[in-house]
Amino acid sequence: MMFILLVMFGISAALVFPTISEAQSEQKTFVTHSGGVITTTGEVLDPLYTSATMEFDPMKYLREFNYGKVSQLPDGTTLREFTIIAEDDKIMEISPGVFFNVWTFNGTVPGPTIRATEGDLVRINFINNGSKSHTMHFHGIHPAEMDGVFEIVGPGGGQFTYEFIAGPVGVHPYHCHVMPLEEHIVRGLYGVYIVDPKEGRAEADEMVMVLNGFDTDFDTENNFYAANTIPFYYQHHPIQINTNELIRIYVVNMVEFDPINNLHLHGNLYHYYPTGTDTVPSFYTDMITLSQTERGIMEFEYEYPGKYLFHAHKVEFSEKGWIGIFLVKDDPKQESPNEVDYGT
Ligand SMILES: [Cu+2]
Repeated sequence: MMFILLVMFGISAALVFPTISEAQSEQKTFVTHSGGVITTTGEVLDPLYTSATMEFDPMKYLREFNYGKVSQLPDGTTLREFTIIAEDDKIMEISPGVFFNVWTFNGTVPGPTIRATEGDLVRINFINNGSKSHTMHFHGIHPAEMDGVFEIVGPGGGQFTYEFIAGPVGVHPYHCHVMPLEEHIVRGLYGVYIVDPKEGRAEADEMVMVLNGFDTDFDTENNFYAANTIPFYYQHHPIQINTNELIRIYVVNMVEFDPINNLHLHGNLYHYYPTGTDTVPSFYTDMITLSQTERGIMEFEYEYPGKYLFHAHKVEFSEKGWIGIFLVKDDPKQESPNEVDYGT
Protein backbone atom coordinates (compact mmCIF):
# COMPACT_ATOMS: atom_id res chain seq x y z
CA MET A 1 0.00 0.00 0.00
CA MET A 2 2.78 2.35 1.00
CA PHE A 3 4.56 1.49 -2.26
CA ILE A 4 1.44 2.32 -4.31
CA LEU A 5 1.07 5.61 -2.49
CA LEU A 6 4.71 6.44 -3.15
CA VAL A 7 4.34 5.58 -6.83
CA MET A 8 1.17 7.64 -7.08
CA PHE A 9 2.88 10.54 -5.38
CA GLY A 10 5.81 10.12 -7.70
CA ILE A 11 3.62 10.19 -10.79
CA SER A 12 1.74 13.25 -9.60
CA ALA A 13 5.01 14.90 -8.60
CA ALA A 14 6.41 14.18 -12.05
CA LEU A 15 3.37 15.78 -13.62
CA VAL A 16 3.39 18.79 -11.33
CA PHE A 17 7.12 19.47 -11.04
CA PRO A 18 9.06 19.74 -14.30
CA THR A 19 12.36 19.73 -12.33
CA ILE A 20 12.79 15.99 -13.17
CA SER A 21 14.91 17.10 -16.13
CA GLU A 22 17.51 18.42 -13.68
CA ALA A 23 18.03 14.89 -12.35
CA GLN A 24 18.66 13.73 -15.92
CA SER A 25 21.72 15.94 -16.06
CA GLU A 26 23.28 13.58 -13.47
CA GLN A 27 23.19 10.61 -15.83
CA LYS A 28 25.71 7.81 -15.26
CA THR A 29 27.06 5.20 -17.61
CA PHE A 30 27.06 1.49 -16.68
CA VAL A 31 28.48 -1.54 -18.47
CA THR A 32 25.91 -4.31 -18.27
CA HIS A 33 26.53 -8.01 -17.81
CA SER A 34 24.71 -8.76 -21.03
CA GLY A 35 27.09 -6.68 -23.10
CA GLY A 36 25.67 -3.18 -23.32
CA VAL A 37 26.68 0.20 -21.99
CA ILE A 38 23.66 1.97 -20.57
CA THR A 39 23.34 5.58 -19.65
CA THR A 40 20.75 6.34 -17.01
CA THR A 41 19.90 8.83 -14.30
CA GLY A 42 18.82 6.00 -12.02
CA GLU A 43 15.41 7.66 -11.82
CA VAL A 44 12.59 5.15 -11.63
CA LEU A 45 10.18 7.71 -13.02
CA ASP A 46 10.93 9.08 -16.43
CA PRO A 47 14.38 7.45 -16.67
CA LEU A 48 16.86 8.42 -19.32
CA TYR A 49 18.12 5.12 -20.71
CA THR A 50 20.37 4.66 -23.73
CA SER A 51 22.62 1.77 -24.65
CA ALA A 52 25.79 1.23 -26.66
CA THR A 53 28.40 -1.48 -27.25
CA MET A 54 30.13 -3.04 -24.25
CA GLU A 55 33.62 -1.80 -23.48
CA PHE A 56 34.95 -5.10 -22.14
CA ASP A 57 34.41 -8.25 -24.14
CA PRO A 58 35.99 -11.33 -22.48
CA MET A 59 36.12 -13.14 -25.85
CA LYS A 60 38.02 -10.25 -27.45
CA TYR A 61 40.30 -9.84 -24.42
CA LEU A 62 41.15 -13.56 -24.54
CA ARG A 63 43.18 -13.33 -27.75
CA GLU A 64 44.10 -9.61 -27.82
CA PHE A 65 47.77 -8.67 -27.52
CA ASN A 66 49.04 -5.10 -27.49
CA TYR A 67 52.50 -4.86 -29.08
CA GLY A 68 52.66 -1.06 -28.71
CA LYS A 69 53.85 1.54 -31.18
CA VAL A 70 56.98 0.02 -32.67
CA SER A 71 60.07 1.93 -33.83
CA GLN A 72 63.78 1.30 -34.14
CA LEU A 73 66.45 3.05 -32.04
CA PRO A 74 69.75 4.05 -33.76
CA ASP A 75 71.52 1.07 -32.15
CA GLY A 76 68.95 -1.31 -33.66
CA THR A 77 66.97 -1.91 -30.47
CA THR A 78 63.21 -2.19 -30.96
CA LEU A 79 61.29 0.44 -29.00
CA ARG A 80 57.73 -0.38 -27.98
CA GLU A 81 55.69 2.55 -26.68
CA PHE A 82 52.42 2.16 -24.81
CA THR A 83 50.07 4.75 -23.33
CA ILE A 84 48.25 3.52 -20.24
CA ILE A 85 45.59 5.64 -18.55
CA ALA A 86 44.38 4.84 -15.04
CA GLU A 87 40.84 5.76 -13.96
CA ASP A 88 38.85 4.89 -10.85
CA ASP A 89 35.29 5.99 -11.60
CA LYS A 90 33.96 3.27 -13.92
CA ILE A 91 30.91 1.19 -12.97
CA MET A 92 30.73 -2.34 -14.29
CA GLU A 93 27.99 -4.96 -14.02
CA ILE A 94 29.99 -7.80 -12.45
CA SER A 95 27.03 -10.18 -12.39
CA PRO A 96 23.43 -9.61 -13.46
CA GLY A 97 22.19 -6.68 -11.40
CA VAL A 98 25.43 -6.28 -9.40
CA PHE A 99 27.12 -3.00 -10.27
CA PHE A 100 30.62 -2.38 -8.92
CA ASN A 101 33.02 0.55 -9.07
CA VAL A 102 36.07 -0.85 -10.89
CA TRP A 103 39.43 0.90 -11.19
CA THR A 104 40.89 0.46 -14.65
CA PHE A 105 43.99 0.64 -16.86
CA ASN A 106 42.80 1.82 -20.32
CA GLY A 107 39.17 1.36 -19.31
CA THR A 108 39.05 -2.39 -18.67
CA VAL A 109 39.68 -5.04 -16.01
CA PRO A 110 42.18 -6.51 -16.64
CA GLY A 111 44.12 -3.77 -18.43
CA PRO A 112 45.61 -4.42 -21.90
CA THR A 113 47.97 -7.37 -22.40
CA ILE A 114 51.34 -5.75 -23.03
CA ARG A 115 53.64 -7.84 -25.21
CA ALA A 116 57.29 -7.42 -26.15
CA THR A 117 60.29 -9.52 -27.18
CA GLU A 118 63.20 -10.08 -24.82
CA GLY A 119 65.68 -7.20 -25.20
CA ASP A 120 63.17 -4.66 -26.56
CA LEU A 121 62.99 -1.26 -24.88
CA VAL A 122 59.53 -0.92 -23.33
CA ARG A 123 58.31 2.63 -22.74
CA ILE A 124 55.05 3.12 -20.86
CA ASN A 125 53.60 6.63 -20.91
CA PHE A 126 51.45 6.40 -17.80
CA ILE A 127 48.72 8.97 -17.12
CA ASN A 128 46.70 8.90 -13.91
CA ASN A 129 43.27 10.38 -14.66
CA GLY A 130 41.87 8.90 -11.46
CA SER A 131 40.85 10.62 -8.25
CA LYS A 132 43.47 8.72 -6.19
CA SER A 133 47.19 8.14 -6.60
CA HIS A 134 48.15 5.15 -8.77
CA THR A 135 51.27 3.59 -10.27
CA MET A 136 52.27 0.72 -12.54
CA HIS A 137 54.44 -1.96 -10.95
CA PHE A 138 55.72 -4.53 -13.42
CA HIS A 139 57.02 -7.91 -12.31
CA GLY A 140 60.29 -8.58 -14.13
CA ILE A 141 63.77 -7.05 -14.19
CA HIS A 142 64.20 -3.25 -14.19
CA PRO A 143 65.88 -0.36 -12.32
CA ALA A 144 64.52 0.55 -8.86
CA GLU A 145 63.03 3.86 -10.00
CA MET A 146 60.98 1.98 -12.65
CA ASP A 147 59.41 -0.30 -10.06
CA GLY A 148 56.24 1.76 -9.56
CA VAL A 149 56.41 1.68 -5.78
CA PHE A 150 58.06 4.84 -4.44
CA GLU A 151 57.39 7.16 -7.40
CA ILE A 152 53.72 7.80 -6.64
CA VAL A 153 51.77 9.31 -9.56
CA GLY A 154 49.21 11.84 -8.35
CA PRO A 155 45.54 12.02 -9.34
CA GLY A 156 43.96 14.33 -11.89
CA GLY A 157 46.46 13.89 -14.72
CA GLY A 158 49.73 12.94 -13.01
CA GLN A 159 52.24 11.37 -15.40
CA PHE A 160 55.22 9.06 -15.26
CA THR A 161 57.23 7.32 -17.97
CA TYR A 162 58.30 3.78 -17.16
CA GLU A 163 61.17 2.53 -19.28
CA PHE A 164 62.97 -0.79 -19.09
CA ILE A 165 64.44 -3.57 -21.19
CA ALA A 166 61.92 -6.40 -21.64
CA GLY A 167 62.89 -9.43 -19.59
CA PRO A 168 63.05 -12.09 -18.50
CA VAL A 169 61.18 -14.23 -21.02
CA GLY A 170 57.85 -15.33 -19.59
CA VAL A 171 54.46 -14.13 -18.46
CA HIS A 172 54.32 -11.52 -15.74
CA PRO A 173 51.64 -9.44 -14.04
CA TYR A 174 51.60 -5.68 -13.74
CA HIS A 175 49.52 -3.88 -11.17
CA CYS A 176 49.15 -0.66 -9.22
CA HIS A 177 51.33 -0.55 -6.10
CA VAL A 178 49.77 2.26 -4.07
CA MET A 179 48.60 1.57 -0.51
CA PRO A 180 46.22 0.14 0.53
CA LEU A 181 47.45 -2.31 -2.08
CA GLU A 182 44.64 -4.76 -1.39
CA GLU A 183 42.03 -2.24 -2.53
CA HIS A 184 44.01 -1.00 -5.56
CA ILE A 185 44.38 -4.58 -6.80
CA VAL A 186 40.95 -5.95 -5.99
CA ARG A 187 39.30 -2.99 -7.70
CA GLY A 188 40.93 -4.06 -10.95
CA LEU A 189 44.24 -2.26 -11.51
CA TYR A 190 46.18 -5.17 -13.01
CA GLY A 191 47.05 -6.76 -16.33
CA VAL A 192 49.40 -9.15 -18.11
CA TYR A 193 52.88 -8.47 -19.52
CA ILE A 194 54.30 -11.12 -21.88
CA VAL A 195 57.96 -11.28 -22.87
CA ASP A 196 58.54 -13.51 -25.90
CA PRO A 197 61.86 -15.27 -26.47
CA LYS A 198 63.86 -13.84 -29.41
CA GLU A 199 63.56 -17.15 -31.23
CA GLY A 200 59.78 -17.15 -30.63
CA ARG A 201 57.61 -20.05 -29.57
CA ALA A 202 55.92 -22.71 -31.71
CA GLU A 203 52.87 -21.48 -33.60
CA ALA A 204 49.74 -21.86 -31.48
CA ASP A 205 46.24 -20.56 -30.78
CA GLU A 206 47.26 -18.22 -27.94
CA MET A 207 45.09 -16.89 -25.13
CA VAL A 208 45.35 -14.95 -21.89
CA MET A 209 43.43 -15.90 -18.77
CA VAL A 210 43.53 -13.70 -15.71
CA LEU A 211 41.97 -15.43 -12.73
CA ASN A 212 40.24 -12.73 -10.71
CA GLY A 213 37.48 -12.08 -8.22
CA PHE A 214 35.35 -9.28 -6.83
CA ASP A 215 34.41 -8.44 -3.25
CA THR A 216 31.21 -6.57 -3.96
CA ASP A 217 30.06 -6.27 -0.33
CA PHE A 218 33.43 -5.12 1.08
CA ASP A 219 33.84 -7.84 3.71
CA THR A 220 37.31 -8.88 2.41
CA GLU A 221 35.88 -12.05 0.91
CA ASN A 222 35.21 -12.44 -2.80
CA ASN A 223 31.60 -12.79 -3.89
CA PHE A 224 32.42 -13.61 -7.51
CA TYR A 225 35.28 -15.39 -9.25
CA ALA A 226 36.13 -15.60 -12.94
CA ALA A 227 38.60 -16.24 -15.68
CA ASN A 228 38.76 -12.80 -17.33
CA THR A 229 36.40 -10.85 -15.07
CA ILE A 230 32.86 -11.94 -15.97
CA PRO A 231 31.68 -14.94 -13.91
CA PHE A 232 30.54 -17.95 -15.99
CA TYR A 233 31.27 -16.03 -19.23
CA TYR A 234 33.13 -18.83 -21.03
CA GLN A 235 30.54 -21.34 -19.84
CA HIS A 236 27.83 -19.32 -21.56
CA HIS A 237 30.14 -18.50 -24.50
CA PRO A 238 32.44 -21.53 -24.96
CA ILE A 239 35.91 -20.89 -26.35
CA GLN A 240 36.10 -22.54 -29.75
CA ILE A 241 39.32 -24.40 -30.56
CA ASN A 242 40.37 -27.03 -33.08
CA THR A 243 41.44 -30.64 -32.63
CA ASN A 244 45.16 -31.32 -33.00
CA GLU A 245 46.01 -27.63 -32.77
CA LEU A 246 48.47 -26.39 -30.15
CA ILE A 247 46.72 -24.20 -27.57
CA ARG A 248 48.89 -21.91 -25.45
CA ILE A 249 47.40 -20.13 -22.45
CA TYR A 250 49.15 -17.41 -20.49
CA VAL A 251 47.49 -17.72 -17.09
CA VAL A 252 47.93 -15.24 -14.22
CA ASN A 253 46.26 -15.51 -10.81
CA MET A 254 45.26 -12.09 -9.41
CA VAL A 255 42.68 -13.27 -6.86
CA GLU A 256 42.95 -11.24 -3.65
CA PHE A 257 41.91 -12.43 -0.14
CA ASP A 258 42.06 -16.18 -0.92
CA PRO A 259 45.54 -17.70 -0.44
CA ILE A 260 45.26 -20.09 -3.39
CA ASN A 261 43.56 -20.58 -6.70
CA ASN A 262 43.86 -23.44 -9.15
CA LEU A 263 43.10 -24.56 -12.69
CA HIS A 264 41.81 -27.96 -13.75
CA LEU A 265 41.37 -29.01 -17.39
CA HIS A 266 38.94 -31.79 -18.40
CA GLY A 267 39.63 -34.67 -20.75
CA ASN A 268 43.26 -33.70 -21.18
CA LEU A 269 46.56 -32.80 -19.55
CA TYR A 270 48.77 -29.80 -20.26
CA HIS A 271 52.45 -29.05 -20.26
CA TYR A 272 53.08 -26.32 -17.69
CA TYR A 273 55.89 -23.77 -17.69
CA PRO A 274 55.91 -21.91 -14.32
CA THR A 275 56.32 -18.14 -14.97
CA GLY A 276 57.06 -19.12 -18.59
CA THR A 277 60.76 -18.48 -17.99
CA ASP A 278 61.96 -21.90 -19.10
CA THR A 279 61.61 -23.40 -22.56
CA VAL A 280 61.20 -26.90 -21.11
CA PRO A 281 57.93 -27.63 -19.27
CA SER A 282 58.16 -28.51 -15.58
CA PHE A 283 54.94 -30.50 -15.29
CA TYR A 284 52.52 -32.55 -17.34
CA THR A 285 49.32 -32.30 -15.36
CA ASP A 286 45.62 -31.41 -15.38
CA MET A 287 45.83 -29.27 -12.23
CA ILE A 288 48.02 -26.41 -11.05
CA THR A 289 47.81 -24.41 -7.82
CA LEU A 290 48.59 -20.70 -7.84
CA SER A 291 49.00 -18.06 -5.12
CA GLN A 292 48.44 -14.38 -5.96
CA THR A 293 50.52 -13.18 -8.97
CA GLU A 294 51.75 -16.74 -9.55
CA ARG A 295 51.50 -17.47 -13.26
CA GLY A 296 52.66 -19.65 -16.08
CA ILE A 297 52.13 -20.99 -19.58
CA MET A 298 49.95 -24.01 -20.35
CA GLU A 299 50.22 -25.91 -23.64
CA PHE A 300 47.94 -28.68 -24.88
CA GLU A 301 46.11 -30.15 -27.86
CA TYR A 302 42.76 -31.94 -27.93
CA GLU A 303 42.55 -35.15 -29.87
CA TYR A 304 38.78 -35.62 -29.61
CA PRO A 305 36.12 -33.03 -30.47
CA GLY A 306 33.45 -32.05 -27.95
CA LYS A 307 32.83 -29.85 -24.94
CA TYR A 308 35.38 -29.81 -22.12
CA LEU A 309 35.18 -27.88 -18.87
CA PHE A 310 38.05 -25.93 -17.36
CA HIS A 311 37.59 -24.51 -13.88
CA ALA A 312 38.92 -23.95 -10.40
CA HIS A 313 38.98 -27.24 -8.54
CA LYS A 314 38.36 -25.17 -5.46
CA VAL A 315 34.68 -25.83 -5.97
CA GLU A 316 33.55 -22.69 -4.15
CA PHE A 317 35.34 -20.61 -6.81
CA SER A 318 33.89 -22.53 -9.76
CA GLU A 319 30.39 -22.31 -8.33
CA LYS A 320 30.81 -18.54 -7.98
CA GLY A 321 31.83 -18.08 -11.60
CA TRP A 322 35.35 -19.39 -12.28
CA ILE A 323 34.38 -22.02 -14.86
CA GLY A 324 34.38 -22.23 -18.64
CA ILE A 325 34.12 -24.57 -21.60
CA PHE A 326 36.37 -25.36 -24.54
CA LEU A 327 34.29 -26.31 -27.56
CA VAL A 328 36.68 -28.49 -29.56
CA LYS A 329 35.89 -28.89 -33.25
CA ASP A 330 37.59 -30.95 -35.91
CA ASP A 331 40.10 -28.68 -37.64
CA PRO A 332 38.74 -28.07 -41.17
CA LYS A 333 42.32 -27.57 -42.41
CA GLN A 334 43.20 -31.12 -41.41
CA GLU A 335 40.20 -32.82 -43.00
CA SER A 336 41.17 -34.40 -46.27
CA PRO A 337 38.95 -33.22 -49.15
CA ASN A 338 39.30 -36.65 -50.77
CA GLU A 339 38.46 -38.58 -47.63
CA VAL A 340 37.39 -42.12 -48.51
CA ASP A 341 33.86 -43.03 -47.54
CA TYR A 342 33.91 -46.69 -46.64
CA GLY A 343 30.13 -46.81 -46.26
CA THR A 344 28.42 -48.99 -43.74
CU1 LIG B 1 46.16 2.40 -7.53
